[in-house]
Amino acid sequence: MLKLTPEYLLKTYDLMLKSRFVEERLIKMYKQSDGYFWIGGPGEEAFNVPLGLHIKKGHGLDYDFLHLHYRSSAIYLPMGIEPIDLFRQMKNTLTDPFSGGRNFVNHISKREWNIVPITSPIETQLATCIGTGIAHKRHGGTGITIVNGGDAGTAEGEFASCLIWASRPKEELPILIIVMNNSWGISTSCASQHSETNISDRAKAFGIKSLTMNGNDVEASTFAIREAMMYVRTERKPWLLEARVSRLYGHSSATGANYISTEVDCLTEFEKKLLDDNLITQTEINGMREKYNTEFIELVKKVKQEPMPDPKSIYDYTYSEQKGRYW
Ligand SMILES: Cc1ncc(C[n+]2csc(CCOP(=O)(O)OP(=O)(O)O)c2C)c(N)n1
Repeated sequence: MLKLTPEYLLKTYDLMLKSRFVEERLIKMYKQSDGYFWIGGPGEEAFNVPLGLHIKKGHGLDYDFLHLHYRSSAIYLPMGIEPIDLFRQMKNTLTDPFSGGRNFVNHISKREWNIVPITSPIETQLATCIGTGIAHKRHGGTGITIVNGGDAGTAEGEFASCLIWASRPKEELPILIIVMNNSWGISTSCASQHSETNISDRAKAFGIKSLTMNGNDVEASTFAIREAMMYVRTERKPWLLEARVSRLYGHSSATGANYISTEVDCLTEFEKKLLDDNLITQTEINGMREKYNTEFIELVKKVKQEPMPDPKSIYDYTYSEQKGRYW
């Protein structure tokens, strides 16, 4: 029996479905040669949608700052990022608002909502988040810094730097540090690299509060996010949250981007619970699936008519305001 309100649960389901259909459309675009590379977050929706719904969205230090990795679509789609803009980045059109058609898909940024540019080098966000963590600490209020990354990424030095900076005595930072543990770093298994039971256990050495939980479960995710966020917002100290999730389509297009049926699928698991509790019918589910499928096919058709960037602009913005070749 589900415990949260039907309104919240159905809204979460709708956004999980929407996020999944965006990612599956992006994979289809890649496979139909409407893009060069796919990486994204199918399998992380049960954790990421609740997270996206709990963000204090806005510009400046009264609001949350987000330092995300490339599997975070189910965080920013619920915040209001438009699916068509992800299709644009996939197709590398000039109209892509995040990079003018120059970056990989799911590498977004949005200054108005404090979403810092997503990078391909893993874990660099664990270093840059220290900066907004310090700024949030000095500013006060309830805005916090939120950073996420993968399990393999925690082997990088930036992860250790983040734990140290976030927990300096009397200088603790209001940072919610999230590890999305999908058990893999491309083709290297987490089990072959980590002798600690939970990655979150590493927080204990720094006196940082921590929790490892089932990120494939909407309610477990919601309760964990609410508790951790409340603590970081009010105590102005860090929390390390490790969510165990699935990697449903492999690492990226580099590993084929095919559905892996042996992984737990959080969307179908949640559907079963909603059906059992009579909160939704199979006919309604089918209707929602059909709606998103049709809608996204139409959006991709539109994107395919849009202009591509001028080859002359290839070097623009390699550095900040730079236009043209740098050397
Ligand atoms: C600094 C750096 N080293 C290596 C890579 C190549 N690389 C890309 S993704 C990845 C695995 C990341 O695994 P994990 O942190 O668990 O995140 P996941 O992709 O599984 O979500 C690696 C090694 C990279 N992008 N950046």
